[in-house]
Amino acid sequence: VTTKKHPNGLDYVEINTDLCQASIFLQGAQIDFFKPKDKAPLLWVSSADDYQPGNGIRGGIPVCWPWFGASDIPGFPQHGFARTSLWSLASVKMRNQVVDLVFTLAITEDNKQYWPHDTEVSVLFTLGETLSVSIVNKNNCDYDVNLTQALHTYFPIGDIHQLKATGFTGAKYIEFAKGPYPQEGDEVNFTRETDRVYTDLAPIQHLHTPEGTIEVARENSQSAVLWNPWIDKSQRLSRFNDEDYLTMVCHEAANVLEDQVRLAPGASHTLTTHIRWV
Ligand code: TA6
Repeated sequence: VTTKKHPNGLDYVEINTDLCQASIFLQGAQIDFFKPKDKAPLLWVSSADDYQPGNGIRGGIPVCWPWFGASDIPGFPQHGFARTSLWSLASVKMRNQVVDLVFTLAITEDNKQYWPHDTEVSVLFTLGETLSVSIVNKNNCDYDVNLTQALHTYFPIGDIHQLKATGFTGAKYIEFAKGPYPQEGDEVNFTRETDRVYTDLAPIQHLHTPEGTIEVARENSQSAVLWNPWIDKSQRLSRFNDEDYLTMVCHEAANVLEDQVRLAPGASHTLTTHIRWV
């Protein structure tokens, strides 16, 4: 585990073990690369992203916190301020060849405008043959605190026209501010812009790609977002090539809508996503 500096200035942690290779940026506590040994990378990043400080990296796992989507406060950034803030690496532990890292975000003068609450937030990574990422929230206020959040994971799926996403039976979803619609069947295929906020969603889905099947599991989350921008939206996205929609999908472990995090004084909550090649 070594700390390095990207040519464009962002600091990151590089992990290289017998089990995997990975890199995690201190800006946003954002992992942009995870490759299990002898397997393909499990995360996708746009080649259009040049890792400029101040932007979230277009790929990997952006941490959306303490709100998902647009803020109802004008001028507040989409998907919260965590992903463009500088986090600290609080601890690194090696258990045999598995690495545990903890990143923390201090609420300071320059970001408490967005979040004027006495809470603690950290992002935990467990890197081995599989990847687990958690957002841990603790409420130190003497009043209830509510937040929405997501681990906005970008997956490499080879060819969107061949992708089959399964495990959606019984869920309902809102899309383009309409719905909720009942999920028809267990499988989702992609033929147009897809931007679904699922609730009542089972904890495990599978992404069946030409390169193999990715399993995405969630803990303490009943909601997830399934997103592919397709052709038109791709052209409105920053740091995203016109062809990028063909090789990626986002499946985002979330706590949004009725699944938002409600923390009583002193309470904690941990959202976790587990990702692996099956
Ligand atoms: O998670 C889906 C979404 O909310 C889309 O609507 C799109 O805006 C995407 O997130 C990317 O947002 P970003 O702010 O990272 O460009």
